[in-house]
Amino acid sequence: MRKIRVAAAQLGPIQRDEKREAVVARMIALMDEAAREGADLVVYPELALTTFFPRWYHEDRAEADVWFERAMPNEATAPLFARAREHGMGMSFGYAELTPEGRHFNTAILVDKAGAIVGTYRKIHLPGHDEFDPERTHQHLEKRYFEPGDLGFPVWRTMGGVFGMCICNDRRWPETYRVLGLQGVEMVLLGFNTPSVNSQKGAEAHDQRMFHHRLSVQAGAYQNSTFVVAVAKAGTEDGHHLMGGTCIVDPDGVILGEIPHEDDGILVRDCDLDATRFGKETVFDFARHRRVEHYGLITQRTGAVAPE
Ligand code: CDV
Repeated sequence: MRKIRVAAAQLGPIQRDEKREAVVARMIALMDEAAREGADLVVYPELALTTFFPRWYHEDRAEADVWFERAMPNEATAPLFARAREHGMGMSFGYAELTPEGRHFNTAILVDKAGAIVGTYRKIHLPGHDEFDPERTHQHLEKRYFEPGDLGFPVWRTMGGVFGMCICNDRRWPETYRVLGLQGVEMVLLGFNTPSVNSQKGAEAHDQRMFHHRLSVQAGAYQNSTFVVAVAKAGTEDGHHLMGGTCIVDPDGVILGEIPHEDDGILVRDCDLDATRFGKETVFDFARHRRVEHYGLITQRTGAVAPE
């Protein structure tokens, strides 16, 4: 038994003018609650420190730099790191990263129980568009403000297990989980901001959005025999609604628990990382059952090409 008690720390909405310090105070309150419940690890959403700014169009790209962090930790987040160290708790959260070379990424970090950043992941599957689109009900300008991640999908051995990260839209792509699975991942940490309306499909039902979310994380967990901790930023930000759906999924693809509301809150579950062994050694024993000689197209071709 290799038990890790994980807290999925959902954030309710963050308004456009809400300061990072106020958000960090909310994150610390959730961390304290997780500590009272004995959590080893707390996981926060994608772009946890600000509103989901890719919905706002800045004609001058540089103006959007106000949403980015030039260092991590920094003045605003130092108290979060300090509190995590005090509790001896690992953590993961997402933020917009501006590197010293001037590159922009949608990033998540993994911090160990001693407060050291042991893992960095930069979002690879960036959804949306890069120019203002008057046809959409709302903008989703991730392709304008970020470049695709350049670090691949690494895993890290820490806190007694093998951990990987991905961010929001990455969860819809089987390649994400499989690349992590091929490195023996036992727990995938995943933050998201998912608008409850599809900007190009009119009123796609909220239930359908939630169905696709659950389908993606449950399939990724089952097919790679890994836990998945999926954490939302939810609720209405400046008139734009983000769905909830924070959940923890086990290596059989079963949802162990889900947060039923759209406010700040935690979901705590004990996860036995040894429970990932059965699937990895039977149905999804990759070494015995995968047939890579037939998978070439996956890396040779990007878009689908149907026969004439
Ligand atoms: N932040 C995201 O990546 N959101 C996407 C939306 C645009 C579909 C998602 O996959 O949830």
